[in-house]
Amino acid sequence: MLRAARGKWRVPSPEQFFHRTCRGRGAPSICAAMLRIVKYNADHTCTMSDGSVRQLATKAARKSIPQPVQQAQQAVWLDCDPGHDDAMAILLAGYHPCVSLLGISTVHGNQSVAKTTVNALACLRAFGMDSDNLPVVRGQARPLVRPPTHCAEIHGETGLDNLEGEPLFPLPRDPDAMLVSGKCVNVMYEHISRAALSGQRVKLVATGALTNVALLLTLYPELVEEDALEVVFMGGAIGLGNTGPVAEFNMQIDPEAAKVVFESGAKVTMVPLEVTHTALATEAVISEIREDGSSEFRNALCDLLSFFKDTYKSYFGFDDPPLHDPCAVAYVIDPDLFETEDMRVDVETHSDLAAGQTVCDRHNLQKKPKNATVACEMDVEEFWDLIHNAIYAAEKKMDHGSKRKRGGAEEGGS
Ligand SMILES: [Ca+2]
Repeated sequence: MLRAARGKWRVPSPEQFFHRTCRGRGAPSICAAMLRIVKYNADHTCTMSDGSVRQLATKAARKSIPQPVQQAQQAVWLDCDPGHDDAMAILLAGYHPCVSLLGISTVHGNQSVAKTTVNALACLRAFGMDSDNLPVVRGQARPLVRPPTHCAEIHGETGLDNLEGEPLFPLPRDPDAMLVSGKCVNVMYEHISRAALSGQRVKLVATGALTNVALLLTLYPELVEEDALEVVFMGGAIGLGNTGPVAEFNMQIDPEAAKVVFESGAKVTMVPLEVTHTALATEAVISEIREDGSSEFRNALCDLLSFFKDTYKSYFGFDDPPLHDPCAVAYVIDPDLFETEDMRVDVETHSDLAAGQTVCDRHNLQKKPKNATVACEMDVEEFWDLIHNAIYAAEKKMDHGSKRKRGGAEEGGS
């Protein structure tokens, strides 16, 4: 196992332990000793030394787990540009029990901000999150100083295409009515500062260009001074880029914003391509998501991944698409799934050739203060467990909701 091999084994939560055990890759004897399991039972349960019986999360047994183990919740604001992988980031943030999702802001990037905003709303509807009183606000349409650049070659004309080139999820009829009014950064500030007043340090997770984040930290530096937030973003690269030779897309389309964020004094964690390129949606992953093919929701997610697979194959030559954005959410959920290094990161803003390059001074050659934590490695199997569990939780909630609706209709008709 990754962490055991590094000598950094820690006592897993019961939920984590169950996942590892059921997939046959854990260290059951070590875990058993730590958790004092006295007996494994035939019905996917185990008996603990205190007499309690706990569920093992086999794929089959996952469906019978009544509720995830409750852990302390982390307040999260998600800034995104949906986007296929952003969609999965929304799903994971919305359904992991450790995440308290404060709200969502959108930004230009994979498509225009008008399209990414509609896509965010469509995702909330498709994932059964549209009744959660979750504020959604439209953010910046342009980078700080450059013209906007979009990524239709990977995400399609809508920004969230299906295989037929149509919107993957039904679009809202009146999106403006579903949005929180006001300037994006003011709405973000309102919710983040309110959470900070109640003693929560908010994780601002960014999965698009850092334009909104840069403006927020510029207008409201007190959020940094008062340690009210930290920034965790998907983007950048230690080495090679994707849409530039040494630049990753989110950094390349607004390098000045990225520079502002790195130099803001905020605690910044970068989840770069080196990590996200290991989160590959293989055929095995897609097959496990699809299950028996009887679920419309699961089939839609598989369509999402299949579209992403096709474009990544044709554009980058990848056999399997990397699911970038949920990796940043996974970091917030469990940082111990990641190997990280603190280092100085500067953003190239002058060169046409390398604009947006995140220059990682891994060996501290410049002797400048370290300003970022950089993720270097991720426990990929644990990452997919988080995704699978989020899908199951969403499915369960929506199934429950549809049954309630059916029940309501029956009551109304009688
Ligand atoms: Ca994104």
